[in-house]
Amino acid sequence: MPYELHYWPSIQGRGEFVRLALEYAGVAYVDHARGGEAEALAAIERTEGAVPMPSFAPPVLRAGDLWIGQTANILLFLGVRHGLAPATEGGRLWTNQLQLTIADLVTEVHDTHHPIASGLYYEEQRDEAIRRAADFRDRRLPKFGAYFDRVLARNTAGDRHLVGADTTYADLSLFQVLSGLRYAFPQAAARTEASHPRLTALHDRIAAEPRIAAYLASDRRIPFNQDGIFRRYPELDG
Ligand SMILES: N[C@@H](CCC(=O)N[C@@H](CS)C(=O)NCC(=O)O)C(=O)O
Repeated sequence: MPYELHYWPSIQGRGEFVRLALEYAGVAYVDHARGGEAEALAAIERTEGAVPMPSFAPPVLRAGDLWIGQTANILLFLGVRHGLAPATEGGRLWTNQLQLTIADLVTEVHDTHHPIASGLYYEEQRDEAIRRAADFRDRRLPKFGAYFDRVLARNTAGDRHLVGADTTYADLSLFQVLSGLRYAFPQAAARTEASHPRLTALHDRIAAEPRIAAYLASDRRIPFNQDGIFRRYPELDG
C-alpha cells in the first residue's frame, strides 16, 4: 500500500518537507491534497479523529497501520526506511536534531507575519509583524544562517552536505527553507547567502538533483503564495 500524505490543498507549508523527501527517494505516495479541497479536508479530518493515533495538525503520513504526525517525526521514519539519513544511531539523531532546528526556524518565519495569533488576519497584526520581521531579519536569520553554515563547514565528510557524504532529508529541508526565504525575504535572504556561500551551494545542488528538478518543474509543486508559511510582504523585508 503506498504512503498517504495528508496536508492542506493550496499551500506548500510543512507538507513540502515530506513531499521533497518522498520525491527525492522516488517513493510512490498518494497526496490527498491533489484530490481537490473536499478530499484534502476530509483526509485531514480523519487524521485528527477517526484513527487510533490522532494527530494535532497536518502533515500526517499514513504508512499502513501507522499514522505519523509531526514533520520531523515523519522524516525520521522516512529517513531510516529510504536511505535519507545515516544508519547509525548517532547519525540518525544528528539528522533529527538538524530537522528540529529547521522546524524552529520555520516557526519563526511563520511568526513574522502572524506574531500575535494564527487566527487573526495579517492586516490585523501588521504593525507587530513589521517589528517582529525586523528582529527576524537583523538577529534571528543571521544566527540561523551562521549556524547551518557552521554545520556544513564542520562536516568531516565535506561541506556539500549537512550530515556525512550523502544527501539526507535535512539537506532537502534546508533547501526548502532557503527557497522560501528567497521568496519571502529576497533582500534579507540575499544578505544571508552572500555571507554564507555554502548555503547557496547546498540550495543549488539540491535544486539540480534530477528527481528534485523534475518535481520542481512539475505541477505537483504548488507555487509559493500568500497563504503559506513563506509569504512576500515587501514591508517585512529590507
Ligand atoms: N510541529 C508540527 C506543526 C504542525 C502545524 O503547525 N501544521 C499547520 C500547517 S503547516 C497546521 O495546520 N496547524 C493547525 C493548528 O496548529 O491548529 C509539525 O512540524 O508538523
